[in-house]
Amino acid sequence: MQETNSVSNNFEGVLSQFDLKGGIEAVTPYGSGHIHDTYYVRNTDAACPDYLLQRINHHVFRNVPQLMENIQQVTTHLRNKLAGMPAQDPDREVLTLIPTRRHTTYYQDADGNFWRVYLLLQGTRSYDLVENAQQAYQGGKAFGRFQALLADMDATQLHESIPDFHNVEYRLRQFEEAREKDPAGRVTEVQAEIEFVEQRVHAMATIVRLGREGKLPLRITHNDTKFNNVLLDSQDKAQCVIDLDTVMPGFVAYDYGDAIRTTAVTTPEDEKDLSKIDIDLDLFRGFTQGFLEETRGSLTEQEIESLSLGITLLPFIMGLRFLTDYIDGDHYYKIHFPEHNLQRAQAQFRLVEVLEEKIGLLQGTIREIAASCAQAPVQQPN
Ligand code: ADP
Ligand code: GN1
Ligand code: MG
Repeated sequence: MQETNSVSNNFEGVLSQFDLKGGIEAVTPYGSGHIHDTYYVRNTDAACPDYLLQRINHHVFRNVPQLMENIQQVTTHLRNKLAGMPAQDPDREVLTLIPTRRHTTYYQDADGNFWRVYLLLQGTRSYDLVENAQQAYQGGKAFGRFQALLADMDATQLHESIPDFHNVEYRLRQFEEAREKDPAGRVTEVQAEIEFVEQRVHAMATIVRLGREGKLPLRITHNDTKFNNVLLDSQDKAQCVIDLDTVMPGFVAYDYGDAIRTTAVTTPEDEKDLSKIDIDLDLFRGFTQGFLEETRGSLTEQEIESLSLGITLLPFIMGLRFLTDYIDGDHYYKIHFPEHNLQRAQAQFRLVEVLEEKIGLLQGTIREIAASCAQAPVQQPN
């Protein structure tokens, strides 16, 4: 077995715990997620599938058994829904967990690491950067449909894998704590960013307030709707929503806003040249069209109105979390150079500014697309 990895993991030992078919040809680091360690497992036998191995970040997900129970519940629900629809293929469109030989969904090794294996969805691709409006539209269809398929799932079945994940008040408290402790001595260096946050504390709390007042329903949301969490097929059609670790109750504006942040913007999340950061209106329209085609029928008028709040809130929250991690000494996200979290925060805050300037136009576009989707018959996913 060929190993191209940076960590000294005993892949053979770990993989032998799982009920895999064929043999292991190579294990190679894969993807660009900020949280888990992901590996492509290539099969020696062309007739057998390749697999995706993940070492779960248990510092981020503190209760792995509950996390895996969630994924099991969500994938089972999606599978059952798709099985009842014509021309759907649950094995291609839903993640498949490969059980261990002891029939569990994960394996914990002697060092305390947690591992899981998914069936690798062959012929698919995820994109860190969106390339055209058709891809953006497909991203909207994928996350919109995901939301619609989970609308009738019993939310009490799900554990909160990371409590208060998108609760901005909680994120602000974490930020204040990091500032007070200043463990890496970086606070004096980020005064401009701190001021940026302070100016928006009130405005960014609107969704939490509307939720508390009962004006926005809690739904089951994905909560990590980055464009690279959708797999597209070889024709660039959306095939499968992945990264289900944060599926839990949330507001629909969270999923919409988090997706816009990466699907309607052509620069990377950590763009260094802030002058390049802008929203692309064709991509914005594409994503919004796809998302609303799938969800319009089930969203309330207030939820439609709340979508634009998500557009500025989500990059704000991401910038705040990157900044907090930077102040904290970089313990949460994987970083590729010392100032990486700061650069990410600055890019996200610049994006917030750009979006604030254009929010009237974006809100108008959402309303116009929502109205056209309300008139058109609800489209069946294809
Ligand atoms: P992270 O939480 O670290 O982002 P993901 O679960 O999103 O981890 O996986 C990282 C990357 O691996 C994805 O962006 C995607 O490119 C790829 N990937 C994940 N699951 C699959 C799968 N079942 N089939 C093919 N590729 C996958
Ligand atoms: C993390 O795992 P990944 O890379 O898809 C993070 C998201 C952030 C994202 C920013 C569990 O997502 O919340 O939006 O980085 N996931 C977790 O790129 O914190
Ligand atoms: Mg991911």
